[in-house]
Amino acid sequence: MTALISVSDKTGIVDFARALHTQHGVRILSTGGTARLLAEAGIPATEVAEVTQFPEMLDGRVKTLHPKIHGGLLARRDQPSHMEALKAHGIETIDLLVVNLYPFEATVAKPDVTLAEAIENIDIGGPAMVRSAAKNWKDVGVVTDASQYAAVLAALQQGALPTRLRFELAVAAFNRIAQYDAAISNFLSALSFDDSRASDERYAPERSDFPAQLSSSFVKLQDLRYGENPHQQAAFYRDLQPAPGSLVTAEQLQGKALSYNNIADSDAAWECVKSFDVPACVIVKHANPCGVAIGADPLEAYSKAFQTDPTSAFGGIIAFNRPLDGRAAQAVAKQFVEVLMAPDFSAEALEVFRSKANVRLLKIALPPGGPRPWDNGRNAQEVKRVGSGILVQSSDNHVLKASDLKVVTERQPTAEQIDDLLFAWKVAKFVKSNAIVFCKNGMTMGVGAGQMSRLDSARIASIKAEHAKLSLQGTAVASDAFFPFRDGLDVVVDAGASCVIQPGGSVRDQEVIDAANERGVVMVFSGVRHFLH
Ligand code: 93A
Repeated sequence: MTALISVSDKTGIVDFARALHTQHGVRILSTGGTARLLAEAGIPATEVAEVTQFPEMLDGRVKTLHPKIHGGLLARRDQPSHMEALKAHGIETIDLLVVNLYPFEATVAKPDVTLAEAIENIDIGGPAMVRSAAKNWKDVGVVTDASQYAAVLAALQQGALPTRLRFELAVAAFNRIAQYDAAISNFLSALSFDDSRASDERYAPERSDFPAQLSSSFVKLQDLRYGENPHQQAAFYRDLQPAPGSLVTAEQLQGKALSYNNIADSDAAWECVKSFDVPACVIVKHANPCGVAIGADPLEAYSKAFQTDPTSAFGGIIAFNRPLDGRAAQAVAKQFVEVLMAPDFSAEALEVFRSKANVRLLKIALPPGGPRPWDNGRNAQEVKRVGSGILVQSSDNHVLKASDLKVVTERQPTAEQIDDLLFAWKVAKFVKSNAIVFCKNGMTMGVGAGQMSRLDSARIASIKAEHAKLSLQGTAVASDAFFPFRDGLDVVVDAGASCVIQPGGSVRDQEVIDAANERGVVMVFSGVRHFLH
């Protein structure tokens, strides 16, 4: 058996090559840098240049692009004419290809990368060999990532690589090539041409975050039983490189398979709960939070969140940003819950749900470093399908600090009011527009979501508080966008609000400020808007 090893990322390659050679008697062919490393480790390897009888040339741009290599990879072993051709040209078969590519993605991720550097890191020979081997998967195994070494060695231990593994490796190889080519195409498409620069720098990375062409690929996680409605088909895909702490990294510990709506709602709940750095609980129904609260522990946070709107919480998605303990689990188990999410579940919490086999438990690690203002663990860009096109935008990562608040009324906020206003603002960001959110003491008291009129959202929020028998006296209110007229403000003040946060920026700001002064309430401007559709 012959293996060709040519890797840029040399992680684990010495041990892998040693095992191939000593345990399985594999003959190793290799390119310059890889061959040198193997030689230093005392592993015999024949240089590709020796096989091709052609030196590596053009600074390594041409190393393996040779019929002696590609013939050995592409020949069908069951095709007599192929094998005769190999014989006629003195070409030997290659049975295992181990290649990882020039680090193009890592190179262009550097802030000061030049076009010349990026171009030099476009691998040509590597992908060509990977494609040859993957095309000929029935006869050749293709390894494109260090994470596959163990499985290959384990299979060789049993004899040869099984057909199924070779096929899976080939699929992974084509996925890797698609991802690599997408990275090249995205980088180059985003460069802008500047005539005023010196010729070498004309395409310097004065680039937009949004390339002229968008090539992107996703990996299927699972087929779903149906989509938003039972007559729609659906599947769930993840980014090739998911952001740490995002929903796709979840591990399902128990329960029925997640539905399309479960996944959408779980994402809304998880994104909201992980934006808090103190223990918090978020209950979501139909993509909107219907209860959000912070507390000393998960139990307190849940009890407060549930009180906001017990009717809507029925059959909701519940997310915690702290491990779920037995006490909180017992409280949650009293209600009908579809999905329960937390960074971890104690043994007692798991015990509580053991008898409720339908409840889906999702364990997701929080993003390392906690809620990070610059990305909140989200992928940098969001995509929305519109007809035959897509809209792409950077995600809404804005985090408001107390020092950003601009008090616009005669009345100044108290320290508690500032806490409530910031809490309400944080929640409003995750409520569909038009959003009006009443809060007090670290809990939502009334949520008005998804209305075409801000006034109706305000009315609905106070009706909901009434249904939940909560008093809105002395509450803080967040409005995700400015009040176009004073009427919205009057509705929330009539309901009992004593302070209001809104972006400001309306032509009638003064009318609304005057109204706040007249009603004797505090109003602060955030200077930012949080539309969410
Ligand atoms: O410059 S290339 O596009 N031309 C080639 O013929 C070629 N063959 C292998 N790059 C080529 N490779 C790549 O070299 C492999 O994909 C691998 O990433 C790298 C390993 O080089 P070395 O063994 O010299 O470190």
